[in-house]
Parts: sequence; structure tokens; C-alpha cells
Amino acid sequence: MMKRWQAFKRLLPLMASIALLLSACGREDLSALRPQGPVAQGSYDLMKLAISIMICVLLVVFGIATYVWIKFRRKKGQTEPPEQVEGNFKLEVIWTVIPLILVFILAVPTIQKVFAMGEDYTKDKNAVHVKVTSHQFWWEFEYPDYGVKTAQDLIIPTNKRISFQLKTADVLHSFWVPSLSGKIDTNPDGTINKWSFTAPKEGVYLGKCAELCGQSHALMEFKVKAVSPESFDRWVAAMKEPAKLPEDPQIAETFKNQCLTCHAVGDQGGPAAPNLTGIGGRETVASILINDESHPVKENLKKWISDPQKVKPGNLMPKVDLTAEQIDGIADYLANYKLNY
Ligand code: HEC
Ligand SMILES: [Cu+2]
Repeated sequence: MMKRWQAFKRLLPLMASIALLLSACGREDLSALRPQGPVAQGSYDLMKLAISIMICVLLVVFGIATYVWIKFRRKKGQTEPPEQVEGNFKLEVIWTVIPLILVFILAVPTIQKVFAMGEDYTKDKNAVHVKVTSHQFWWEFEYPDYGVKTAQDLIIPTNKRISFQLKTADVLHSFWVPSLSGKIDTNPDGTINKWSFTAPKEGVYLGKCAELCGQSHALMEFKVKAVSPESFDRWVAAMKEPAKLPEDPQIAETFKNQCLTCHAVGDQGGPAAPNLTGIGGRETVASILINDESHPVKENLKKWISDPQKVKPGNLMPKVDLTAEQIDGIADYLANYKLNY
């Protein structure tokens, strides 16, 4: 007994540090335990149901076990083996039927909710339709009804059903916004998966790729930004305005030749890379460099453009050969490319 306690005491600091380490892994805004919309609330309710049932089972099983340990322990002076019991029809029926009932209680709402999440709203006229394409290592969002495409920040109106059609441009990824919904894969076999959720409250919700998809999988994030319906309409209108190019003609020339071969702004450029319209007002650069007071968007843009491979190893943007002035000029132009909405 003493020895065991000694060993336990020695292990205590290790266990405490592991607990600390693991708790640092949890990011507050990446938690399914703080649902912010009805779909995520549904999943959370299922978790609560499952855990409640498990706790009840645990209490009953351990209660009976403790009772049996005490009641049937070897009594003082007892020498013969206790009475041997083999089989008990009544008991066996009970411990088969009860678990079956519990599984049924869990299965019915789970199946209902899973099918509800994947229900097809692609023909729903009241829904906002978004075509999601996952790429190594970024998310593309297209709004077919508005002729608008964006990346990394998914802008949605509050209280409207958002109907998603999801596919991948390369390998298997998984679309996951823990506080708004469960996960849905984007399959490489060409299947288009359907999915939907709503966000009742304005706010920015963190999303993440939830399927190991390559070197920078862990850096493949996105944001869902829920805004008022009026604000959403203004955003769509601003996205549809003609492209604003750099004022400095030399920077404009470099930007057109070196960047618009892959990227698009407004009505110009190509579809191979994230659409950069309004990038100066987004939450992040390349989904992982968070724009805030200590990391202003221009700094993040310079960091990215100078060496994209250093920020997100293995991503498909090559390091473009530019002078420091060109990088500064382009970063300045993009940082000021903001949309009012
Ligand atoms: C060969 C195609 C290609 C070229 C040329 C290219 N990029 Fe990119 N760029 C990409 C791809 C692909 C990504 C997405 C990387 C990722 O996040 O995985 C990207 C990401 C970005 C991002 C982050 C976008 C976002 O949504 O946050 C910025 C900013 C950017 N590029 C700027 C530039 C600039 C400026 C140039 C010109 C100097 C340039 N790119 C040239 C392919 C290209
Ligand atoms: Cu991915």
C-alpha cells in the first residue's frame, strides 16, 4: 500500500503537467460545448443525453457490484466454496433488454439529427446558397445566386438558412465550425455533399479542416462571420464592384503580372487562388495570420507575400521574386482594399 502511494506521488507532477498541456490545446472558440446555433445545439443535446445515460449505467453497475462484493464476501470461519449458480433466465433477459432500450433511446434522436443536418435545401428559395470548395490549404466560398466568390471568411446573414454544397479540389478535407454545426467531408470522388446551418447571433465563428489533408492541415482554418441581413446585402454589392487596382502604375503592373495570374480581385484575374477582393478588411491573411492590433493586416500581408512557404509549408503559392519596395507597395494596396458593409 505504502509503495503504491509512493509511486503515485512520483507520478503526480507528470500527470498534472499533462493535464495543463492538454487544457492549453483547447481553444475557446473551437468548442462544440458552447453551441451558438440550433444545429450545434442539437449535437450538444445528444452529447448530454449520451453522457446522462452513461452516468446512470455507471451508477447502477457499480452500485450492484459494491453490494455483491460486500454481501457475498467470505465470512469468518467459512471453509467450503460458496453455492455455485449457473444461469438465471430472468436476470439474463433483464441485462439484455435494458441495454437494447438504451441504445434505442440514443439511436432515434441521433439518426434524426444526422439526417436533418444533411437535408437538401439546395432548391429552397429562402436559403442562402454557398458552394464550398476545399483546397490544400484554403477554403473557397462561392455564392452562385450573387455571382460572388471569396475565401477564408464566409460571410453569412443571421437567421437565414445557409445551404451548402461541398466539394474538394484535391484531397479529402472536412468542413467544421464547432460552435455552429457538426463536420461534413468534402470527398475526392466527385460527390457533392449537402449541408446546412443557421447562425442566430452576429459574430465570428472559427472553422477548421477536420481531416488530415497534408503538411499544413493544422493551419487550414476559416472564419464564419455572421452579420445582419442588411449588412450582408451591402457586402454582396461591394464584392460585385469593379476591381480596384493599385494606384501606383508600377505596383499595378507588378500586381497584374505576378499575382493576378492566379488570384482575382473584383472582375479581374484568375480563379486558381483565393479571391483577394476586400482582403484588407478580413479577419486573417491566409486563414492563419490573425489580423489584430499587434499584428496589423499589412504586416501579415508582408509576412505572407515575402515567404508563403514559411507561413504555411507545402501550400500552392510559390515565393514570388519581388523587391522590398514591391512587397511593401502590394501589401499597402491590399491592406487598404476594404469593403464597407
Ligand atoms: C501560382 C499561383 C499564385 C501566384 C502567382 C500568387 N499566389 Fe497568392 N496564393 C496562391 C494560393 C494557392 C494561395 C492559398 C494558399 C493557402 O492558404 O493554402 C495564395 C494565398 C495568397 C494570400 C492569402 C489569401 C487569403 O485569402 O487570405 C495572399 C494575400 C496572396 N496569396 C497574395 C499574393 C500576391 C500579392 C501575389 C503576387 C506577388 C501572389 N499571391 C501570387 C497562389 C498564388
Ligand atoms: Cu484540409
